[in-house]
Amino acid sequence: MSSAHKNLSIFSTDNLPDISKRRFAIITAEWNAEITYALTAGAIKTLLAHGALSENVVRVTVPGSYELTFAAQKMAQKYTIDAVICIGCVIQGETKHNDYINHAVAQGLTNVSLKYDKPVIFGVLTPNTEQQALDRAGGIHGNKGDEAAITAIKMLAFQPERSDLPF
Ligand code: DLZ
Repeated sequence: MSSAHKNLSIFSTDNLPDISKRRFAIITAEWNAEITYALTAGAIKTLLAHGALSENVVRVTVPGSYELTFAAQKMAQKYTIDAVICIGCVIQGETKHNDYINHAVAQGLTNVSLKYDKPVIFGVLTPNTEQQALDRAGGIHGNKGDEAAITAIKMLAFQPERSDLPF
C-alpha cells in the first residue's frame, strides 16, 4: 500500500465492496490527541467517501493505546459491528514504556481479530518523534487513518476462495 514516494495514503481503491450497510467501530486513544484525532478524522472521512453511512460509524475513545485491546474486544463481540479500527500513537520516550505498549497492543488486537473472526485494524503509529507522527497524520507521508479505513474496507471484502491477483 505504501508507494515509492513514501506517501502512505496512496493505495488502490479499485473493486472496493459496497459498505453502505456495514457498521464500523473506531476506537481512538486520547494520548497524543493532536495526532490521534487527526488520524481518526482521516479514517472517518475515508469511510464516508467510500459509502459508509455516518450513523454506521461508532466512535469511542479510550485513555491510551494500551486500552485499545479491551475496547476492541468489547466492540468485536457485538454482532452489529463488522470491523473495528483502532487508532493510537505511541511516541518513543526515555524509557521502554513504548515497547511494552506497542507489543501488547499489536498482539492484543491480533488476538481479538482472530477470536471474533472480524477485521481489527492496527491504526497505531509507533514513531520515534512527534514530527514523525505529524508527518503521518495528515503531513508529508499522508494520513495513516485513511489507510486504516481502506484496510478495514478491503478486509471486509476478503474472500479466502477468490483469487484476486492479476497474474
Ligand atoms: C503511559 C503512556 C505513555 C508513557 N506513553 C503513551 C503514548 O505515547 N501513547 C499512548 O497512547 N499511551 C501512552 N501511555 C498510556 C498507556 O497507553 C495507558 O493508557 C496507561 O499505561 C494506563 O494503562
